[in-house]
Amino acid sequence: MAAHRGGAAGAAGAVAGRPAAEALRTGSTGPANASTGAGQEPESRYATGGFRPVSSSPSAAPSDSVLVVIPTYNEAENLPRIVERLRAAVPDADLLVVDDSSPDGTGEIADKLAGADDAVKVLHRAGKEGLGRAYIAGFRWGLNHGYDVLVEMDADGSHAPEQLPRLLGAGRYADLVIGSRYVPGGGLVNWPWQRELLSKAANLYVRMALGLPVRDATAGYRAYSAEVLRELDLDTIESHGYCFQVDLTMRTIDSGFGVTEVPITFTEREVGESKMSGGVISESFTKIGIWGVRRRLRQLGNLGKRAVGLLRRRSDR
Ligand SMILES: Nc1nc2c(ncn2[C@@H]2O[C@H](COP(=O)(O)OP(=O)(O)O)[C@@H](O)[C@H]2O)c(=O)[nH]1
Ligand SMILES: [Mg+2]
Repeated sequence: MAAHRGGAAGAAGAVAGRPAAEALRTGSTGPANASTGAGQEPESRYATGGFRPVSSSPSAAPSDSVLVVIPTYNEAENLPRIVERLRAAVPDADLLVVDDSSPDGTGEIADKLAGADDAVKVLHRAGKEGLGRAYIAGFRWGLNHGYDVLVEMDADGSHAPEQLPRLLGAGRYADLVIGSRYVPGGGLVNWPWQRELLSKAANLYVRMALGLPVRDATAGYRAYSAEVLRELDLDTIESHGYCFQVDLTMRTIDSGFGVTEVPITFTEREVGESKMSGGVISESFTKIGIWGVRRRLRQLGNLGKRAVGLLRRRSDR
């Protein structure tokens, strides 16, 4: 993946000898809706400048090292299956299981898988601290070990490893690729209507409160370039649950990085239980509301500053 920021910072984006692509900067140009089939260029409604593919290869640049971070809590039955599917679908990627001392023995299963395959790594954490904390620990590990691309993927089979090449391919054009359920071509399989309603309402709330130009800001299937995660101050991220995804999307966009969405099919887990809870929902609701107020105040402040600057320039003439 390459950094696609405008301005001076964009120059830092050349990865592994490839020139940084210029465009795909998220801006005010409309809703995020880049529908990308495998090997196709993302149709970019983000593009604000020249659009220059950096490679004609349909997949991620071969020189990019990819780490797939898989957080687990009580996924004993699902973990071996997802690891097998991922190793078959993207053999070059390493994967890091981040287990929060699952009582069902998922951590031990992860250790066994790691013992049999060098590409599988395990991070054991002392107790359940939520999805956000697990990802941050995984990202830190990945950055410290020099990976170029860090992928978020659930352990329960909802995020099909077979669709990962499509996300990685779109990484040639953006610094954050979101596997989106709500762009054309994306979809849901077997999700209870209550969850679908909650997810769509959450995304509407995010768009209204934060004005993010993204259809699926709560999506948990994503690929980040290491540049983005190095730049975002991971220490200051407080979100524990699912608003972690919104938090990171907002920070990525606000830092001027390029974001794109590619369609994925999200399939409800067949085995094990969801960890979604009332606490997770209320954390998201409250935090997103607070961020929304702060953003609006900041925008008002910026408008005020611009108006004062304009008046000063006029009076100087
Ligand atoms: N390490 C860790 N993983 C978690 C935690 N909560 C959820 N997960 C994992 O995050 C992924 C998504 O969680 P899931 O319960 O399926 O959420 P849902 O798909 O929104 O219902 C799964 O792989 C879970 O095992 C946590 O507190 N710690
Ligand atoms: Mg799930």
